[in-house]
Amino acid sequence: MDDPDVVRACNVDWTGKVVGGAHFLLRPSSSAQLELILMLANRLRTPIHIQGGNTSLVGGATPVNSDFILTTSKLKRIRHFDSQLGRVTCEAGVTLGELSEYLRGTGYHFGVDLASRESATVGGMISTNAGGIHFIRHGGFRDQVVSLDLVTPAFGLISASSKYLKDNTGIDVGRIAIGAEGTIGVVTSATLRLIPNSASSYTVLFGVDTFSDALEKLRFARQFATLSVAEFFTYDGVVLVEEAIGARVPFRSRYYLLFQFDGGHLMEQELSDAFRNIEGNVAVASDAVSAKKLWALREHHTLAISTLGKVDKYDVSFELGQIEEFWSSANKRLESLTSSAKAYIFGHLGDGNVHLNVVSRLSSAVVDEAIIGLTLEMGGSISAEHGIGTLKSGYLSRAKNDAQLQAMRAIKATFDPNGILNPGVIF
Ligand code: 2HG
Ligand code: ZN
Repeated sequence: MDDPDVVRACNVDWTGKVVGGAHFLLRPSSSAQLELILMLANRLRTPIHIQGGNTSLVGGATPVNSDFILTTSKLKRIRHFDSQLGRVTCEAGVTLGELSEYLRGTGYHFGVDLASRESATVGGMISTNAGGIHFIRHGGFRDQVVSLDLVTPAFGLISASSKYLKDNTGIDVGRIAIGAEGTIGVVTSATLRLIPNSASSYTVLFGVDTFSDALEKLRFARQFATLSVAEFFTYDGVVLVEEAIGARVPFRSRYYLLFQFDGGHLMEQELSDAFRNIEGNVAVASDAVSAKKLWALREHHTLAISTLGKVDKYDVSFELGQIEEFWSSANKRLESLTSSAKAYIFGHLGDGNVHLNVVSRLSSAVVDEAIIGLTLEMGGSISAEHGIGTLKSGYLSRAKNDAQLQAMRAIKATFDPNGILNPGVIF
């Protein structure tokens, strides 16, 4: 299948920044077809780039060194739903939105949620160990996967899909693919654990003027076991969102914290009692519609910032006490380079994971060195949840020690000895 328009769209990443040069798009509609393609590609030593929903923000889905893209877009079956154990088995091309739709009315939902839910696929999110907004409560994709099927160049199909929730029979080989960004095999299907729905949800937005107040609010919210979202953004960012989607933030503050609590019927009373005495800027969503409005203020940051031009994105993890220093040092480094750069910070404060988006006319290499360099100097992680992709691969050797790099390369060589999968990604 090589319709030029479709192939062109698959060659460009979401930001428009990374452009690949593949001429052919392969769309297997079964795991057996996918196995055959990989076997042939391995025999012919032909590089192939694997693509799910093409939502990578680090160039992970873009075929920079391959003439072939293999998309999982036709692997759409939801094979099994187990209402007793609370798990679902589905193929790699099912999107998060489709999965949520399928689960509607079953009494369960999926533990990971993120803004690109309508495009991001199960296979892609497993391969990148996607995090999202509920990480603070349910963890990332690694924590949701019960078992998975993986097709590898060296061993063909490694079927690790166990019928059982508990199965300790030797090394769980399939799980090595979680977070491996498609470099050792293609995830074709997975069994995922599900979360029972809560009787009620409580969403609250706080505005504070100092970072230490923000951390204080987080500490306060964290004492409730029902906390399931602890997000963060700033006034500068939310102004852009207001313009982009015509929303209104209820009050003006320097920093905003968005919390969601999911729990039983008594939870709302407990929370409203606890929050009643808190002074300052606070907005409580009394129903699903107003909660959605508060959510939109956080969720549309990526979109709103993308309207400003070239954006360099950094997805970093720190200890909570370091984030303010990172934010001010990042601004100082940018100011020393140019007076026209503007940085925005937002993200998953509860996980110590913030997204720094830099809008500037500087080359990406210069901004990378300033911000990734700072992150490494401060001992932070250069990828909290987006992966390494092609955009951060040049920095991996500074983020990992020799033993870690050697072990990663040995795993890659074992599963993909001819290096045909996703060349340029991670390694
Ligand atoms: C989010 O948390 C995503 O909204 C995207 O991880 C972050 O655009 C970004 O930098
Ligand atoms: Zn994020």
